[in-house]
Amino acid sequence: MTSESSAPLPSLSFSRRAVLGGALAMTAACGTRLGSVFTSADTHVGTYPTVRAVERLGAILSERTNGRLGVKVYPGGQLGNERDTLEITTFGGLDLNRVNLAPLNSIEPLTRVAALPFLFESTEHMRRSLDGEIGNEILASLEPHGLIGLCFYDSGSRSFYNTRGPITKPEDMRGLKLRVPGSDLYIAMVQSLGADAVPMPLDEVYQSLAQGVIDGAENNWPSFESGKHFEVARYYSLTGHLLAPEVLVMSKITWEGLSKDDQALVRDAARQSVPYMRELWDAQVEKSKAIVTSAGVAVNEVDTAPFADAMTGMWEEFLETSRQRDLVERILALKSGAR
Ligand code: GTR
Repeated sequence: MTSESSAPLPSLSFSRRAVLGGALAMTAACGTRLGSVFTSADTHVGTYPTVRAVERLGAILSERTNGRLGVKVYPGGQLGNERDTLEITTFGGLDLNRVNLAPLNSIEPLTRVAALPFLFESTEHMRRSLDGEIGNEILASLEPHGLIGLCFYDSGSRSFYNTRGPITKPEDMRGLKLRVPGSDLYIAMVQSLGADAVPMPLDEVYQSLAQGVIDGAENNWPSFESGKHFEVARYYSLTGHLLAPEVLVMSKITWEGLSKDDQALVRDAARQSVPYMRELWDAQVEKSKAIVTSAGVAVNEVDTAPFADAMTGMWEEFLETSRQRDLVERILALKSGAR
């Protein structure tokens, strides 16, 4: 928590971020927090649905405590990439953090379950699975790692985009250099299609596409659009291979400094921010689609069956425990045809 400064931080170099992280952490560790505004990081721009949802959570907290609690979100990756900010969060330098599941995959194996390609058949299936007990179990698995999982947010479905040409079959991906987030699972996923996986933080993707360091990447409509990747990668092929959600976490150090009542308030405000986020998300997807298509990007539908065949072969490799397999079975049992 910090004192109430609403001035946005300037964009930071890596070393300045590290210093900032250290300073924030020392403030937390020394117990010298001056106010009651939770700091939160997000890699996306200020108008992105995840940023606005966490701001809504702050507004709910503020309203319910007469301004005693609130949230200040630092958007646009100002505080660093997701891997770095997660580390800062675990040692209490940040109170909240909205990240994708990808950087958590190497920290907690249960998070890999919801990041398996072609696991969810639809957004409804993903929501149905994660809104209940299954989602709660995955969120709770973060606690031993110093993180309190508060809620999942939508992240739509991820598809491949590139600078070379439309992808219609896995063979089209052979030899393409494709950026992935830093997660073994994502690396394996892209390699299973015969492409070269290049792990890299999100904020380096635009430049790397423009300079030809990579040929493409994969992401949802809003990230493809808001990161301006579509200006360089002119082919978007709707493989829809992943519906892995976003997750909002609180530092366990911050959490343990809260009263039981405030913990309950934070959980409830997070829960309430989810339907708000989904509303924003659905609208943002449509807006981003319109921007990308009117900019002349070639968008093609894909027969996903051969992609699913190639990509689900790697599930076994990442399902090492009976707990993971149990969650997968329960998720599959919630498919519309299975009920
Ligand atoms: C976005 C997600 C970000 C980040 C990004 C990425 O869809 O919202 O949190 O994980 O993808 O590919 O790095």
